[in-house]
Amino acid sequence: MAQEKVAAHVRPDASRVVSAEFLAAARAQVELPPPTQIEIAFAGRSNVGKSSVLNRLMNRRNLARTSSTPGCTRQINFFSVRTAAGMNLSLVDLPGYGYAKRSKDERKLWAELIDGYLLERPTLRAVALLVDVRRGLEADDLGLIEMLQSGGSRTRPSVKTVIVATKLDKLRAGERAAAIAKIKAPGSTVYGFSTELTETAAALWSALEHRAGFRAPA
Ligand SMILES: Nc1nc2c(ncn2[C@@H]2O[C@H](COP(=O)(O)OP(=O)(O)O)[C@@H](O)[C@H]2O)c(=O)[nH]1
Ligand SMILES: [Mg+2]
Repeated sequence: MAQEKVAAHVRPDASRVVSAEFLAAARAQVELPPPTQIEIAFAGRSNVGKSSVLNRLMNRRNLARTSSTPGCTRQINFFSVRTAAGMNLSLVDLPGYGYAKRSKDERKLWAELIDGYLLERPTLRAVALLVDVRRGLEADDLGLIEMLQSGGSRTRPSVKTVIVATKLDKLRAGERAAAIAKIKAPGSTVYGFSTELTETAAALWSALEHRAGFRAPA
């Protein structure tokens, strides 16, 4: 599996997160913190495992709260992390989309906030788009990829997309590689992830650092 090949080149010590802290929450554009360091945003449907991935990457049990209640994160949360190599960046937890119970007005406000952030944020370099490995890419996900790829900006470098196929442990070991290979998005690499498979975090972190411009390709 390609992912194992990447993992073999990872120097876990340099990437290791030595500190992570909650930086800010924004429910509206005006509440976004000043764009002072490189950002990697995490997007995907509610309940896909965003908070779990963030906690794992930050080596923290519950800094980004996890919940089995879909849609309970209705704000953009910013976390500031520092790695052993001295790299500072922000990981950004976007509210989950596809939450049907929201009112029309609420959905409109949400879309304005998220689209505005993704298309205009000068420090945004990479987006990790999470999809459940058992469901693959759905209409909302494809819409987001298309928006990111068409939303060119003269004021910042292009935003790279990494697809994260989550909850890999829900499939039998022998089914995982084929399920990941089935998830195809133009211009994006797919990484399998599970909170139960610790080696998947190092490979994902390495890929994100590379896409965000911090690391040479492995
Ligand atoms: N089995 C398994 N469950 C997971 C995994 N990642 C997340 N979950 C569970 O899925 C639910 C939603 O996770 P959460 O991180 O809150 O998703 P979010 O809504 O996208 O932030 C929680 O009950 C998690 O414990 C995983 O890799 N494996
Ligand atoms: Mg969450």
